[in-house]
Amino acid sequence: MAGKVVLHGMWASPYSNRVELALKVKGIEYEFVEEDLTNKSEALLRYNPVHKKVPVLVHDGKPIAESLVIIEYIDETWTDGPRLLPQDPYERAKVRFWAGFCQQQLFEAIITVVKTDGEAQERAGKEVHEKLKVLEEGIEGNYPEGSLFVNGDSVGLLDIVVHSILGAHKVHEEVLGVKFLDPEKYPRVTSWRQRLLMRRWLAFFSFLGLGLLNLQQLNAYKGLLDNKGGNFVSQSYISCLIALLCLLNVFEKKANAQ
Ligand SMILES: N[C@@H](CCC(=O)N[C@@H](CS)C(=O)NCC(=O)O)C(=O)O
Repeated sequence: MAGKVVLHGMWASPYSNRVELALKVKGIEYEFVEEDLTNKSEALLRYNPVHKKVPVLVHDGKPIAESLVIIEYIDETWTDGPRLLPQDPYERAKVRFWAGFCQQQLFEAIITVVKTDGEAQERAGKEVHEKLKVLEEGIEGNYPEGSLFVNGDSVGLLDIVVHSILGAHKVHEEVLGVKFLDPEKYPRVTSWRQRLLMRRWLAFFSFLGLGLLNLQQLNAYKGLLDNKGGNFVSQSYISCLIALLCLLNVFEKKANAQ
């Protein structure tokens, strides 16, 4: 399926990153229009008059809004690349269910931790753990060991959503001093995330996520940090991470070559 593809997004938006990831995994060429969310373009307001948010994908002049809707559109329109949703209707329903759970429950709880302080933050932190426990049990019940990802051996919609939500967990842990992803408590979620990191585009977006994206987020957190005297993710930490991700890429390429 050809046609002009334009993505209105914002480099630090996890929703926008999510759609970019889907486009990369599918191998679709696209033009990226960086939006200034403090001064939205006339095009963005026209394309997404209901929510006025990024991302918006414009395919041959037709706008599609909402990240999960866009990813499904991409999958149904470009059918020759790797599929992002399973063919089987029941498996597809499960992916939609868990993607919705991660988006509405887990992500919301994480955002509350980031936005709040004191007791409210503590409560939200507990909620994140409750949601991670549900996800852990969900993976155990629905996706037994054996395949690399929940979508078989290729990266799919649920992997992309989980990655966009948990990709920044290291920074959240550093900045907020809260540990979410404990491999002893959530072995399946942790190893799933590790496997996702081995994939080239996911590693790339982690680099964005953990490096650049979160430098910006860190600026946003700065007030929080100043108030709390919390620790800052140092430049060396980010450099090490970039080096590690590059190494992961080399390993992935080697594994693919064998
Ligand atoms: N449910 C939407 C959420 C998109 C969203 O919240 N986008 C944010 C950027 S991360 C935005 O455009 N915010 C601008 C605003 O709220 O005015 C999706 O999945 O695409």
